[in-house]
Amino acid sequence: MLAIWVMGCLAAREALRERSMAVANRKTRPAKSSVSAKSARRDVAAKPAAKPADKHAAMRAATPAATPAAKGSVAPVLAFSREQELAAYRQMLLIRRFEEKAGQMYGMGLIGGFCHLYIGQEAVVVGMQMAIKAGDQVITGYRDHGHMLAIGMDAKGVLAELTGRRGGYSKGKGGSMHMFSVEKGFFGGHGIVGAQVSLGTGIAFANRYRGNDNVCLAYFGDGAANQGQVYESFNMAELWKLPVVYVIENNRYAMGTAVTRASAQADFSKRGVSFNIPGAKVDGMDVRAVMAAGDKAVRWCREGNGPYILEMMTYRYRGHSMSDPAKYRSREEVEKVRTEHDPIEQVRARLLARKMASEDELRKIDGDIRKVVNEAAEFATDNKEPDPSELWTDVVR
Ligand SMILES: Cc1ncc(C[n+]2csc(CCOP(=O)(O)OP(=O)(O)O)c2C)c(N)n1
Ligand SMILES: [Mg+2]
Repeated sequence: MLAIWVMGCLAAREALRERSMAVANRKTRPAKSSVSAKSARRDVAAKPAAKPADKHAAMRAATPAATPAAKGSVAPVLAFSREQELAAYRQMLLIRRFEEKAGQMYGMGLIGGFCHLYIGQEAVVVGMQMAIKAGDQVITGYRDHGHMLAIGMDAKGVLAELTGRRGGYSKGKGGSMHMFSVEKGFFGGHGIVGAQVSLGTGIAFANRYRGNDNVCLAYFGDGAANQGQVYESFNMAELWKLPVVYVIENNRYAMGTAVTRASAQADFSKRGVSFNIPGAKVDGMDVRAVMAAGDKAVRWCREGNGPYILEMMTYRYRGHSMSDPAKYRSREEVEKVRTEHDPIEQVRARLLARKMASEDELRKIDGDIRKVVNEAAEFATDNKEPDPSELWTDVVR
């Protein structure tokens, strides 16, 4: 009972906080980008540090990107094979369609509580997933549906958790922010901003302690990157050479606050400098750049060199959560990213331009994915709610 009451209070406090942030931001002008498009330099490819002296060369060369696209990117972009392009296209489209469906179902009142959509950021998880192997682990915050789908968790189980049904990954008792799969190596789903960074560092510690070669990917946002526990984790991770890639998803806003209003150092790839952790800034809208950077970082960790930081320059198209009207940015800003940098459209255009796939083939993929998502939605609607007696199970006392 007490646990439920505490959770209720936390949720109410967060909702209040969200509302007051939205109001506060309505009163302020949207902050300007810290670097003009003109001054953003083309950066050189980052080299994995062989000698400590070279370790931060790539970071020194990097400047914050004026847009989430390639301007501040230091990670090389490798050409994908037809199979890789198609696999990336399929996975990103699955996440996009799933999130659109979740948005619709939320609007229909089928999903309650908090729901943070990942639309626009798909290339980050899909590219990183292409860089890891079975046994590696993933942990993230509350914007977690894409991470679960990318790691291979079932769309039905994820959507049924969102609608609070017994077939959901947490038996309908966790909701959007609290899902796990030991089988797939997914460790949540955390509503406390920054908590996943320390927990992910702990998972990496367990890998080292057990002597396996697994690597943990700990995802967190630009807002979470200003949390104190992040730096305690960085210190321990480098000190003990823990195999963890810190993937900072810089989508330019933390709730309604622009990065430049909240961060004294807005180049997050440099956040590891004082801990000797190498870092790279990556075009998080280009799945090829993400995979190339991910591959380098994961290899660095697997070889026992300690942690690595990847700053993914990305963008969320929807509000912070379903209750956010996103008044702190202009419609034009969102539209510009959508039309010029959309991660899925980029792959689609390449596939067609290089004649790697025909319109018909892509239409078939789109149809297959719609079917998967529609079936998941049906399951999440028809599946039963948990029995009231379930209130007393799975509770840590
Ligand atoms: C410890 C803690 N502080 C504050 C909050 C409220 N809160 C929820 S999300 C959020 C913003 C985080 O933004 P960011 O890390 O950039 O992630 P994004 O939502 O952009 O993916 C805040 C402040 C919280 N959930 N936990
Ligand atoms: Mg953010």
